[in-house]
Amino acid sequence: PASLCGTWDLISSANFEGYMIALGISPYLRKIALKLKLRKVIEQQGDQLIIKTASPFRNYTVSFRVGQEFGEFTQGLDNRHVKSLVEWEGSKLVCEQTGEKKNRGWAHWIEEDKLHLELYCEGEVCKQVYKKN
Ligand code: RET
Repeated sequence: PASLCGTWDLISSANFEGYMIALGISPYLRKIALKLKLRKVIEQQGDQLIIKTASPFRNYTVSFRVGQEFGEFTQGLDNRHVKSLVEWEGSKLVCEQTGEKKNRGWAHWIEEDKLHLELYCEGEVCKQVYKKN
């Protein structure tokens, strides 16, 4: 599949609010998060992928090996511990985050030179699109 690596800037976001509500993020933090100019920096080091979600307010970084379950602490987000497993499903990089919240995870993929991201939690789906910086 097309490489996800690079620096990507948010150009559209739908239902980020619904996703954050499903995670139990406070109204105060949701208001801040909705206004952020988010950037994704995706790097590959050997068989490790590093995905950094960057903003002037807060950064969130996760690194993992595809196909290998890992413990993830969603620090600064909803501060939960989940078991995450990332796998390629066709051209989509898909993560399942098992824990207190049902149906939680995300998918990243490239379509027409854009990075597409779906974030989901308990039936809420947030759809974001990023363009290459
Ligand atoms: C911010 C700001 C504080 C509040 C929330 C945030 C959301 C971050 C998200 C990150 C997703 C990261 C993924 C990484 C994949 O490897 C921006 C930190 C709620 C939703 C999918």
